[in-house]
Amino acid sequence: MDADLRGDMKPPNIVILTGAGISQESGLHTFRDGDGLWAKHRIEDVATPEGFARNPALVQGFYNARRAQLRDPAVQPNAAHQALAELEAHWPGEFLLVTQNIDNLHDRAGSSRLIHMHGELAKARCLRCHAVTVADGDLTPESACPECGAAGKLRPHVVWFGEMPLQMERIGAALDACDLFVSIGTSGAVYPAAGFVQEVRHRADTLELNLEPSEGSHLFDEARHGHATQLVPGFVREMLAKWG
Ligand code: BV8
Repeated sequence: MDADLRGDMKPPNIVILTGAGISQESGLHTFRDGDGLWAKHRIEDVATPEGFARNPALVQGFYNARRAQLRDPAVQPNAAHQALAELEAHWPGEFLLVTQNIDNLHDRAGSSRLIHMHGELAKARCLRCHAVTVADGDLTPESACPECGAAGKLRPHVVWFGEMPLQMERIGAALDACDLFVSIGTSGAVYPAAGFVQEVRHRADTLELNLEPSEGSHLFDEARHGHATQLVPGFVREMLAKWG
């Protein structure tokens, strides 16, 4: 993976996609690893609109437990989150970080050119007035919307299966302009995120940084396997040494 080969003098426009694997070393569960969230909960029960309509208390409880874990002082951004924030701060070209994660570890590490395409754990959305508000405590089926006051109309501001991910137009524009696409800590199991590499691979350099080969690993120019807290700082040092 070497942008110089194309004789480019300008720094590549970078799009980075992250998944649950980047937060694993901060102590947050992934989805599909052995001890993952989907080993304990059925997707259709806790990560679909139908599951929420069927049993809102169960779904609110699932996200309340994850929100509580995020408030644990032991859960902090790790070296991989911090390295990406440093890359953004010093990158001379275009940069966008798209995360599938609903935790706030990229935000707390200082990333700002950041899109949470699957929503955010610490926010709620009102089904009555559609306001998105801060939800750092527990939500119950009786919780009232801070904006319009409607009770029992709050849901997690999270994208469930069958729902449209957020800011897809902005993501599409960044992918159209990107010269380097880097996928970090994701199994490549969920679309449309898993399809991004396919969209760009004919004209951009593509790199996977993951604990093990993802489902789409064969689609990348290069794949490096190991822990994110090792791979990502090394990748950022390499990029800033060449272009910073
Ligand atoms: C949509 C909710 C359309 C928030 C999530 C058939 C074919 C293609 C698509 C579909 C299909 N059937 C249905 C679909 C669509 C569906 C889909 O893709 N289904 C899959 C199962 C086939 N997708 C959707 O429904 C999406 N919406 O398509 O809308 C549409 C179009 C127009 C109009 C309306 C609608 C919505 C998908 C979003 C679902 N919500 N989460 C939450 O609860 O968190 S998905 C959930 O899983 C995550 O958000 C994440 O995005 C996704 C993938 O998980 P990963 O982040 O990759 O985590 P995972 O555990 O899988 O992997 C972790 C990786 O890290 C592993 O590889 C591991 O090796 C690695 N790792 C672990 N530790 C480390 C590490 N790496 C480095 N270091 C470490 N330390």
